[in-house]
Amino acid sequence: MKEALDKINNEFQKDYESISTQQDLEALKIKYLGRKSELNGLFSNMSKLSSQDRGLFGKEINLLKQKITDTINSKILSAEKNELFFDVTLPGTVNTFATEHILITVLKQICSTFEQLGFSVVEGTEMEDEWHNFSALNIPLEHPSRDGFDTFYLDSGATITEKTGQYLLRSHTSPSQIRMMENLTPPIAVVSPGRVYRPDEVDATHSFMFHQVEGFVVDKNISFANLKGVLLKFARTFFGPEVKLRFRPSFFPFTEPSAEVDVSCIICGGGKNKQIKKCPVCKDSGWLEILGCGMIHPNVLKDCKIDFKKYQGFAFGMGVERVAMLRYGIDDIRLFFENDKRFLEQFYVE
Ligand code: 2NM
Repeated sequence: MKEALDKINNEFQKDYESISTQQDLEALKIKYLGRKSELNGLFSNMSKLSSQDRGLFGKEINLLKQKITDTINSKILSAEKNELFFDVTLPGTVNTFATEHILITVLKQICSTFEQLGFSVVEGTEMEDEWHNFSALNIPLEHPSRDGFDTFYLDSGATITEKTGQYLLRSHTSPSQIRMMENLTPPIAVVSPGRVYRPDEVDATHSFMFHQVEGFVVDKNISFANLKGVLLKFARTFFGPEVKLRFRPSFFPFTEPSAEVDVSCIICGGGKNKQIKKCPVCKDSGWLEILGCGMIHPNVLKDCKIDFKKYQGFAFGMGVERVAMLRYGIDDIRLFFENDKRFLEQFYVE
């Protein structure tokens, strides 16, 4: 019996020396401590012994069993501590709580792309006044966007001063940029991200609150060519190096000339990807409208006390929801605000 114990002990020492993986350690544990182990087998042989020997020998078996258990456990502990058995091929775990909303991720990506181009990021306030939201942007008093169907006015409609008009929830982020133009001397290059509010009827493409990133540059000798260069650089960094831009003439009160800008379809490559027969995103037109832009109207510069004979500027604006919908093929804006975990978790990243 004594020899049997010595033999098991020696064999264990040898096996223990040669383990190198977690699987080896598991196998060792089963071999020496499992139900069918040699050590357990010895217990059943004890019936042949005298009751005195049985007591003595039982103790010996338990001592060896304890020693093997301790050795294996300390190996497991030190292996975990030193990450000896860390299996790099196992799938990672995904954080599924307190995760950034997909819209905020896209908004930050847009801003950091412009930061790479030398822009500063300035967030304004959501509560504004008529001067900063309309008047300083060359939007006339009789313009329809000023009425109560298109703007959320705050309080009882009391005017603050003759110049500032009433308080409201900003309908675009441009008022933050007006404040930058009022307070800084050129050269200025700023993008303003944030929430904006419009009392639209809610449907698949409209929400009464959405996110914008608008930007502008004011300096000497700024031309439409600078605007095209900056937007092309943005589009190729943000959407991919292959994309093309198309400028279509448009109208905004705050820019002249103005344009709407299309990007070649980021899903079908503007028809280049022959595997996509009917493109659901661009409807086979090959183009997606992504932003509006133009040269800042001299009246805007004048209202911000910038010498419009000396300085010029360009400006642009885009909707974050729209950019995210195009990029991920999302067909209903309401999905962003319902906070259904099944929608949100599709954008979680490891
Ligand atoms: C757009 C289109 C064209 C714009 C203008 C300005 C400001 F404040 F600098 F004058 N910021 N953003 C602008 C110009 C926005 O969005 C469709």
